[in-house]
Amino acid sequence: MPKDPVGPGPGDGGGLAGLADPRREGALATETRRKVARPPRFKVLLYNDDYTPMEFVVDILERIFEKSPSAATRIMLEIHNGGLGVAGVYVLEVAETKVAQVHHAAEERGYPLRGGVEKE
Ligand code: TYC
Repeated sequence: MPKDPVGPGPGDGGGLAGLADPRREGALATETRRKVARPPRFKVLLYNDDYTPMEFVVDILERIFEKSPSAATRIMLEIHNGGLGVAGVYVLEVAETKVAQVHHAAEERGYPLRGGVEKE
């Protein structure tokens, strides 16, 4: 049984950028492209602890997660008051690299700060 009733189109080798067959325009409002999936995103979470200084967490949020000073302070206080917070959202490889950078920086200073990755 043929998969596509109107036959081959872009994405089967001959087309540009995965656009759907223009002959089917309007047939299904949500299907304008094929096989151009958005990569899944992952939250980088930071966890509260009793020993890491607030200023160090703010500095991590500014340097590693590129937050403004006010956003970094807000996120740090969310973590401090609520137990955890979202430092940023990235594709998996970037999220994992950021967590490794956090752990490396914290371990260098002897702080127990921990981060983790969670699918959005
Ligand atoms: N709770 C820490 C303190 O009172 C501050 C802190 C905030 C630690 C956020 C970790 O992810 C963290 N010094």
